[in-house]
Amino acid sequence: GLVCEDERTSVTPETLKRAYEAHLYYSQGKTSAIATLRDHYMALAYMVRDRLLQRWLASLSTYQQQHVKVVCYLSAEFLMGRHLENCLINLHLHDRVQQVLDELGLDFEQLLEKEEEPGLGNGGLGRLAACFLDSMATLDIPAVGYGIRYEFGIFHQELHNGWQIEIPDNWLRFGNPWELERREQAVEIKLGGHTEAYHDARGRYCVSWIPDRVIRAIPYDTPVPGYDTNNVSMLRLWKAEGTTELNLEAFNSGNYDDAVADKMSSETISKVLYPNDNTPQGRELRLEQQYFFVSASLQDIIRRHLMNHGHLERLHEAIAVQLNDTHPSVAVPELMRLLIDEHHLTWDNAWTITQRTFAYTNHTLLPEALERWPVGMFQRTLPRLMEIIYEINWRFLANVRAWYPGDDTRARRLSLIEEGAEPQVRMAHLACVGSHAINGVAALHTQLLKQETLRDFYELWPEKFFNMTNGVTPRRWLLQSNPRLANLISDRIGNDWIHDLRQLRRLEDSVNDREFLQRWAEVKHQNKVDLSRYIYQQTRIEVDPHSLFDVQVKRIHEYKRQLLAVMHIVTLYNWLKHNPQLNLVPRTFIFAGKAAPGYYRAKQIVKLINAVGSIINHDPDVQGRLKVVFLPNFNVSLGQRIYPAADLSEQISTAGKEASGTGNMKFTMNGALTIGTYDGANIEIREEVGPENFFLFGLRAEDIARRQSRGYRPVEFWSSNAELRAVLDRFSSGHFTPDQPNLFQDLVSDLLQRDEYMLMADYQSYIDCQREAAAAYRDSDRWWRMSLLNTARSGKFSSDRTIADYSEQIWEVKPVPVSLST
Ligand code: DL6
Repeated sequence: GLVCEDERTSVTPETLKRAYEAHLYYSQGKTSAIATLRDHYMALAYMVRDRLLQRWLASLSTYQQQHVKVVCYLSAEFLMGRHLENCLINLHLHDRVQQVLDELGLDFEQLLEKEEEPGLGNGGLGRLAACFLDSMATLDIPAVGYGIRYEFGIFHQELHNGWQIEIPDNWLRFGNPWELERREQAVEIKLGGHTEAYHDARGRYCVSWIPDRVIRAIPYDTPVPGYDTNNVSMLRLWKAEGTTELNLEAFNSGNYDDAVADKMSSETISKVLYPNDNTPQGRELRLEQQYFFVSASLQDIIRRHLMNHGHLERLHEAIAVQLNDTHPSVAVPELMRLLIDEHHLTWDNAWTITQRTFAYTNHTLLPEALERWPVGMFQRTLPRLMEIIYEINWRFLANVRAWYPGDDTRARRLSLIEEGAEPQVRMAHLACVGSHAINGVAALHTQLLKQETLRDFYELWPEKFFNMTNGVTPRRWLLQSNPRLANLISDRIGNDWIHDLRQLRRLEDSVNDREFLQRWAEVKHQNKVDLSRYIYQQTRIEVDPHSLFDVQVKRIHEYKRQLLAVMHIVTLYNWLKHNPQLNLVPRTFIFAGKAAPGYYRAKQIVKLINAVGSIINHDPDVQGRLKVVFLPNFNVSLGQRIYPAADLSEQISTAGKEASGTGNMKFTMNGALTIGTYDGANIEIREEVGPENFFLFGLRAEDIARRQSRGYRPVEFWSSNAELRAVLDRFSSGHFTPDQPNLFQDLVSDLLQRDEYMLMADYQSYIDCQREAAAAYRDSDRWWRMSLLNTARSGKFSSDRTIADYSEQIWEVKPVPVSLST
């Protein structure tokens, strides 16, 4: 059986201590006299991993024995955050291990900080995948996350003179104790070359793909434990390797470079994560990455399925494959290829299985963010897949023409291929045609998909469309990151909320309990004190924890409008310069976020924030009432410090541009109030917490569309609004960059002439709303009641709810409890 209570599974304090010491000695090869902090961290990680393995193996064998349906979540990004503390929490070992370390004289916090964060994602999309793995494991949904084991994750951000500098993220440098290499399960991936048709022995027409390169994909598995359950899910990431280790001929003739050239060039495929959020980079290497992990994952799925079932006829009954955006959408023609070319199914059979297997999540409405690949490049890289795409398209358009006779423009709009000087493959169309379900990630987003971005597909197949509002895991984003608040909540309502977040509603009974509200406020204050200390360590800026912490942390992007937040700061600054006696609510503005390295305007905004800070933070007229801080290198770990300490959450994207947002949910859960536009999941947050507990401003998506169609003239706002003029003057006059007075002139002229994201139109509404937020903060009784109600009503935004919805409506999978004593 699976029960083996021993040195590697037992969790008594004595065994934990012995196991830890054994790993230090036998895995790290150190005595405690010479061990470094990293050695201690590694020993601890191995000790925890041992305890995960038993559950993991039990989960795998349970699924295999019971022939359960498994969810395969295909994603180019998994932004997991650090593992150690999360595993300890999910296994209920946190306090016990902390105590063991205390007794050994080791600093627990310091060891946790030794873990390199696996930053294998850009932002919301990758972090959502990580929250989903946590929720699937917690809900006992059998699941595998498939992705790429990038050797370099998202770059480290440093600031030099206020400008972003990118440093490579060599996260595997010291080894990764959480993964297991599974060399025996490697698969081969074809690239390039050409195809040849032939007739097989039974006279059937067949195609074979003769590649000019073959790459090997090696799987690395990381266990992902659920909270308070034996179930452990798996994250399987693929590393690329050459198939020829060494070209002997070249080696023997002394050409050492040539001898290893194949190995080196093959490995570039999993070398680095493209650091773009919401903007695809149409590079050949990126297409190769996508195909690489998709083909490896599908081959893996098929191999396992054949082992269990012996045939592929009902593959879709055993697995559900979710496509996280279009990055893995080559899966549609690749599964067709595998079923037809390698496993000899008929086209019709293969197509039925393919459509029933896949479901597609769209994460963006920005037209420039929709992936398109030049047909020429596709043909060169994946010749057999291009043929299959043409065939899918030919059959699809024949149907379209039958359904809409004579409507050629519609057929052209729906086609998988966009015609033009350089024809392109539309990956979103491929995903829609090849899937049985298509979903948006918040109510407004889904509505806009149906009305605009995917309208023709919605008219064809309304029954394929679903809304799945995003969520975040309350384990990492409340229990782990905000232990003070978690304890206060559990003191009051018990701890069922950890796996049933709607239970937080019971906090509403305490909304008039003054003593409780005081404790609530005190928790926030302590969290702000902690963050202030961290800010000082990182930036040497002193901030007042009694001031209102006004926070905007997310990728830097024009549509997210960090610039609008700066315009508000400069407005307050101008008021103070005009009247230094003004009675203003003191505020600390905290920004963090990375800009894509090639996105100049975003980098210029980072510089602007820092420039504004460098002047305002030292201006004697301000008297410390305003502070502007940019914390470098925003990542999951930094988020865990920031969300618990925020008073006000800035969610100020141009309406209709932010698909959902998930940071907005983390703030709400942690008792911050939101100032936000009518966009993405903000709308649903406001609906849940009540309009009286949310600061709403700005134009709505339909207003924006109407104004833009009528011809938008931002300069009119400049003419009619003196305060707005004064703000823009500060930028263009070089007030914040005296040594480079022209630095922001282009930014200002863009606002006056184009203003694509309508900052000018929303400026006054934002300023007025900020005034209301300040007034609410002054009335502290009211503020803390609102804060409590935000947390109490955040239950909908647990990713457990999202995963339960996907499981029921799209995947048709059921929980499978795992027992350790079968
Ligand atoms: O769905 C997760 C996340 C949303 O919360 C954000 O609103 C959205 O911007 C983000 N989308 C992307 C799209 N990237 N691509 N491709 O990151 O998804």
